[in-house]
Amino acid sequence: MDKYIESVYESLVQKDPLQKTFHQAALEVLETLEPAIKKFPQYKEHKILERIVEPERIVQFRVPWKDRNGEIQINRGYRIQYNSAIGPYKGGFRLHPTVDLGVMKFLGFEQTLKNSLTTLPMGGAKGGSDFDPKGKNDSEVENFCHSFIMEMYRHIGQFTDVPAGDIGVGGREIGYMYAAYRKITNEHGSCVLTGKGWGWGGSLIRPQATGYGATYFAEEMLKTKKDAFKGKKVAISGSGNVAQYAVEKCMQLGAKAVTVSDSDGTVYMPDGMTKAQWDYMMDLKNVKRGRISDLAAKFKLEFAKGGKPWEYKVDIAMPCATQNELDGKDAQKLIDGGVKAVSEGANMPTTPEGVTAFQKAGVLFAPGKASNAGGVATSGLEMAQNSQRLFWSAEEVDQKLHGIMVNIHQNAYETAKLFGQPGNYVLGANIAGFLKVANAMVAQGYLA
Ligand code: NDP
Ligand code: 2IT
Repeated sequence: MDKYIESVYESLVQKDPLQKTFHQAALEVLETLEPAIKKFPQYKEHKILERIVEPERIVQFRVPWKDRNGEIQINRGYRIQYNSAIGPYKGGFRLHPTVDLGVMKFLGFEQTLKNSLTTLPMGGAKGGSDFDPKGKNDSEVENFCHSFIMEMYRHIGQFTDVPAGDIGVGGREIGYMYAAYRKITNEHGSCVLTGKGWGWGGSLIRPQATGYGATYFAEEMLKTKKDAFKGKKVAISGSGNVAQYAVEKCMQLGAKAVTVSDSDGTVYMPDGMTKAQWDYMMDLKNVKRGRISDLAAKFKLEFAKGGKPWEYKVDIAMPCATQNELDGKDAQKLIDGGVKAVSEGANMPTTPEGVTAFQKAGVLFAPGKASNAGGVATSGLEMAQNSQRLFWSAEEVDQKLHGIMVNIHQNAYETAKLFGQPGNYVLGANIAGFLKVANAMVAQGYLA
């Protein structure tokens, strides 16, 4: 690695030695930026690398709430406002027990480059809490969301910072948070959160957008090899928002979604998920909030307890659950099974060893910041509709989403070629996302 880039990386590790997931995300980006730093010396002169790895602002706070027994519980809340050079801070809230400062920083850093790739004017942020929604009833989740927004409201706003969902935050949670925001501020600040419901400021297709977008991106990669989804077997991990709509789009494109999973294990469907099974999963996960093993039990399907979706012979893999869920060994199994393309629906689901294995084997590999950008891009379209006080049809939003994904693919593909590594979507996406943010920071001077 270039000495300058290495020194930036070493310094961030030294400052926060425990933030391992953040180190991983930062290194994955920094090591691919070398050709851009060499070509454009102004970035080094303006200390852009030192600046982009450091968040503009970190907010951490106490979230007290009462459980069903009236007992007081305390969680930690966060908002990392990473970079606002190209637009207001934008990015989701995650509610999961593994949330800590390092995880929030990794996600905020990724979000900054991802949002730049969408072509829309959005800076990068992430937030959330170590609150675990599993096993909590609706009232407990509602109490938590109200308490969370009681502090968060002062840090967000349509021109400041616009949060949305992520793991553990979907339509239900955004509804509770939006109510708290309205009551505290006495404003229908409809641009302040995205992922709202239809009829109160939400955009059609926002729920579908991340899963659809990751599938559109995979379709574009396949096209470069004159290939298509029809008849392909696809391994999908997770069974939450992103996975659900990746499955649906695969079915629409004539492919077979052969797995879904959750943290308990994997359901295998050799002939592909059927519409009846998908409908059952949607109710199970979004209404009953049950476990994916119920799907296997109901339809007499194979359930691998503790197993991952990467055990099976497939053409395409779409990791849509969480970070580091697909490691070097998993990648090797997929390669041995003949996998042709990997499109990340989750953020950083593939470990560095996994990424290297795919790239060495010539597998088309799309990094999450490019392939899962359809979610935040459609959040941007929700903001545009809110600002206009208008609503667009599902067809119109889907068409715009599709156009954005085609554009991100083209940009990552062309940038990789331009910087001497054709086919390297990781390098292409990192450099393309970086250049826009870096140029904005140079133009705005040292304060940016
Ligand atoms: P959901 O909460 O809807 O679903 C998450 C799914 O992943 C569940 O099936 C969950 O299983 C599984 N999962 C979560 N954590 C773990 C873990 N530690 N080990 C194994 N399985 C796990 O979240 P989303 O679908 O919204 O998010 C999935 C991924 O996509 C995340 O990486 C997120 O950052 C990313 N993403 C989301 C976007 C969005 O618009 N929602 C946009 C772009 C990226 P279980 O229920 O057992 O925990
Ligand atoms: O990781 C992501 O891009 C998201 N969770 C979506 C963020 C958003 O603001 O829609």
